Amino acid sequence: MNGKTVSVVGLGDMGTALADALLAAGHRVTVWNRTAAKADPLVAKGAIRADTAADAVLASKLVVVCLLDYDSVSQVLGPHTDVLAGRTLVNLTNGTPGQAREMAAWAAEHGADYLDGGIMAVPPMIGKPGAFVLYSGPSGAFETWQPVLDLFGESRYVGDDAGAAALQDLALLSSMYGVIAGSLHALALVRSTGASAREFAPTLSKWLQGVVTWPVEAAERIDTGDYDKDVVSNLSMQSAGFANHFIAAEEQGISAELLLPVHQLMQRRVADGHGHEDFVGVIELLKR
Ligand code: FVH
Repeated sequence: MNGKTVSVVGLGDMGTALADALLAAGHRVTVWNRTAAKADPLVAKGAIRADTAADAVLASKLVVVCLLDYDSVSQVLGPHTDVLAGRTLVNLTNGTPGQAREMAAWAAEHGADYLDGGIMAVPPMIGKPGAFVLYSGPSGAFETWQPVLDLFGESRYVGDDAGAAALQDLALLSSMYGVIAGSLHALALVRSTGASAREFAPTLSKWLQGVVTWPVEAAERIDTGDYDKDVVSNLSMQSAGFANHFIAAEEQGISAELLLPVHQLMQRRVADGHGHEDFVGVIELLKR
């Protein structure tokens, strides 16, 4: 065992990409997967096959875990608490802040450091420009292993609360799904005329490039709670205009169900007397 030895537990599409990146950088990589055959291509490239998950954990000080969900992580590692001491577990499985905190406490109970991670990339992007991974947990463990973790993509450490990476991961994914949902509506509307999505897509992408700066512009209003200052397009006006989406959808024979919840929130906010404010004030209705 040495500092350059890394174990990867879970060889789905993502785990395989992570192990590949480690092998390509010259690391000694031990791999384990429930379906053992998925390790074959990596073994052909020089990875060492562990017969059990416990053997994989024992093989390295750094153990990268990338499974379907936290239940599978518990099923795989739960029976092997006796081999965790002195290891750093880097769990890149998608989950919630609460699940990450719980797993950090469980790892600490068994003498392991725990870093939680959120991979902001798809498997073919691993190790390539544009990929980044959020990490949270003890800063010392992150600093120790960062040179290895950097092989997956840009490493962004977001704090010592183990749940922070999962929270930011889900925040980023929610924004992505919002953009995709809006774009799906846009493309359904355009396609309803028989026009080509391929022809319209560049116009849509150009429009979205203007929209990507919105969070930065909205951030100050959100932090201060001041939705009144320097309002350019007030909510009443936007809510009235938004109704046209539903009329147009009806005219064109498409469903506007992706947009409906947004309009309902806008209307509630206007009804509560905030029509003169910026759209950003709708965030108040999301607080519980
Ligand atoms: N692929 C992606 O685009 C996204 C990008 C962002 C991050 N996610 C998250 O990464 C985790 C793994 O995703 P994946 O793409 O590798 O997923 P699969 O290819 O479906 O592989 C799943 C692996 O999990 C193993 N597994 C599932 N259940 C169990 C279980 N009960 N016990 C043991 N292992 C289990 C599965 O094993 P097998 O089916 O091959 O035997 C795979 O190794 C995930 O959290 C994404 O949200 C990916």
